Amino acid sequence: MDRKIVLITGATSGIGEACARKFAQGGYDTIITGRRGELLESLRTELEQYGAKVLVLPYDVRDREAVKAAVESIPQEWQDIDVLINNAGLARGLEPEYEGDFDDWDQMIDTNIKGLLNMTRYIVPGMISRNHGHIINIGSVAGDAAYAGGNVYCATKAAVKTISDGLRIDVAPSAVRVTNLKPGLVETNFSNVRFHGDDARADKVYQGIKPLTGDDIADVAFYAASAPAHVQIAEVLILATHQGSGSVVYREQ
Ligand code: NDP
Ligand code: 8X3
Repeated sequence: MDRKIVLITGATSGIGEACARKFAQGGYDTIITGRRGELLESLRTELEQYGAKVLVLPYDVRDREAVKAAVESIPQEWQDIDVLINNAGLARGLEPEYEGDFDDWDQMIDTNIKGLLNMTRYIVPGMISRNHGHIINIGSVAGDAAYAGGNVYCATKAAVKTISDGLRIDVAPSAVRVTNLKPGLVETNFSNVRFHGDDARADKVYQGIKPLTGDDIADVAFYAASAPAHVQIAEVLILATHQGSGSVVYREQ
């Protein structure tokens, strides 16, 4: 079997970590990235147990020079990346837009939009020159319509949709594929990060509903990557069964 390589941003937690596990179990050698190098090292140990080769690259996707240096440091035998999963991202705060925190806005825009673009700019040219590759961007139901307090986060995920659509058009002459996955409520560290470590508030987000897990999203990412070469899964909206939209959730009392 041909060697397959996936690069996943934000593999230290949640959806990215689940994708790393799924792709490693599915026969991919795995490049795992994120800011917390110690978590990447423990994930490496687990992934190697599935028989995967693992390359750990700790860096911040917001730091364009660090992204460039990390990509340039990839050894020759790892450079033919088949799948790039642009997953690193976060929400910060749930305040009304007119009361939003400037630092929170910067962090979301710099990570979810500019970080994703940094990765795309440095990895996709190799895919184009090999005429082979797949970019899976983690968007969100939040990008389909704003919800109360979602304002800037929702805007970043709307941007991920437009950036995915634009890239899909630009790579259409090649065999490169682009997928935008749009999850709804997934129980990860997402809400702890959004609420700046307020775990009690984070837990309430998932009360009264069985939320999705990172594994559920990893399954869809793996399915998209495994589709026949002529099939491009362009966009998928994945909701928990009792979630109707970004702002409608039925909760058992
Ligand atoms: P987690 O908080 O569990 O994971 C987020 C990951 O992103 C971590 O691995 C973190 O790694 C990484 N990350 C954050 N900032 C940076 C940065 N500047 N540079 C590099 N890596 C970074 O949340 P999720 O798994 O839920 O989130 C993953 C993606 O899924 C995000 O894009 C999110 O918007 C999206 N999403 C989440 C949903 C949910 O309900 N959970 C629903 C829809 C979309 P580290 O801290 O080590 O850098
Ligand atoms: C994460 C899902 O609905 O909390 O993008 O914004 S939501």
